[in-house]
Amino acid sequence: MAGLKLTSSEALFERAVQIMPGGVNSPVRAFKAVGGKPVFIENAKGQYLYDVDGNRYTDYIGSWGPMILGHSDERILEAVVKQIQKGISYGTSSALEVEMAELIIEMVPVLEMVRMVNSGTEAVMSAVRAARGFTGRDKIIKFEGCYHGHADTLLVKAGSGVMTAGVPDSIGVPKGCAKDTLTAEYNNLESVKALFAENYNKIACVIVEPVAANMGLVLPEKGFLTGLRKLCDDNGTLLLFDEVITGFRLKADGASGYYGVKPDIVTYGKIIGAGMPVGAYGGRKDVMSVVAPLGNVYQAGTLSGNPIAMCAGITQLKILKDSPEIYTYVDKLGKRFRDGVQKVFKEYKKQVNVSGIGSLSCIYFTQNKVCDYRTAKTSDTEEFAKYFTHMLSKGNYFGPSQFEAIFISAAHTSKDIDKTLEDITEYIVNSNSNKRF
Ligand code: HOZ
Repeated sequence: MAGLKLTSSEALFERAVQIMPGGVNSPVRAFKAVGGKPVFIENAKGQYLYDVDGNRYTDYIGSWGPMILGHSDERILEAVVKQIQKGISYGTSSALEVEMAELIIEMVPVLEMVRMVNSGTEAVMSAVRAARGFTGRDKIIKFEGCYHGHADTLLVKAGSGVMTAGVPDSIGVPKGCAKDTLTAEYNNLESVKALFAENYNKIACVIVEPVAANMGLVLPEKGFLTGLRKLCDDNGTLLLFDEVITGFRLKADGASGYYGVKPDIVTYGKIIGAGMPVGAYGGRKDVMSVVAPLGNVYQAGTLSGNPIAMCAGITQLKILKDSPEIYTYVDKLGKRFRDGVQKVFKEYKKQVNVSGIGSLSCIYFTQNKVCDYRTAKTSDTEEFAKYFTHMLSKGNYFGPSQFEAIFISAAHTSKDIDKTLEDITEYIVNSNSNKRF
């Protein structure tokens, strides 16, 4: 409107949309699903994000998971600053890579060999190639609503931003790339069995988020993961756990440790680099031995094992390994949040479905039990948008989509959670009185 001064975030967004698709470098950041304009972050410390207009937000995304210790942890900053003096990128081997591999393998017993890459997308893309190379089979099974990054093969009925945008599949993915990707229903072993029966001896791997954290947050029902393990064993198929979200977050040994199910390959993302652009895939030695130069599955990268990223990651992982009380603490806060949300919505007779495990949560605006993609989609996304807008205005930064998870870090306090619960209460009171947001 003429005469109205733009905030610094608004001014930045006006510039950004001219020269970046949608004004962002990752779709969900554009706030398309929730309306309004994105805020631009200037810095982050502990549990808080600070925007360019000087507003402070309690951060419930934690860079989509990796900031489990909170932002700008002094121990990580100090290690990184020291390492930077020694060079930013070598493009050749360093001791840090060996230290990182040894550390991950020590922390996650199902891993025997690992390869570092630069993102979760790259990790999954490479792991699927290794699974295909190892088995000599082309087809893979994924689950509707699970998100495994944006590689062509995996952008089929994907969760996260794809689900937020309401497009089942991305255009630009050649049919040939997606034809070997079969989709089953999460928490439905029968749907997996049917695909195995129709594709006898053709399935290289079943890839699954052991806790589906990209269609909100859907927990595996009892027997689902063990059932997948058995089906894979019966069919000579590899089981691939995508632990980009759950790795080192549910527990130091991730979902495989939490549920006691042993996958053949595991993929990780940014948490391995304490938020730096890092990913990794690893697993059984015989499977990983197909990766070049040991085997003939080609995969490479100049930035893989980057010394700064390794140094940040090693520092964070060591803290997590040596301080199991961190998990007890964040899990307790996660429970406090979920119990509080349930209590206030119940008190004001508003039906929501709150899901969660440890420090991960999701509030679905639906009366239905959410167990898969179809039921997650029953959530009222318009109501979510109103809720999101109110919460942001009160200084709470949640993912700007119904289909992203809520993350709590070790820097959060019960006071933060209680303040957020007060803001939720205010949202409910206002929405009950039909107040416009
Ligand atoms: N959709 C991504 C998380 N599941 C968000 C990536 C980002 O915008 O940083």
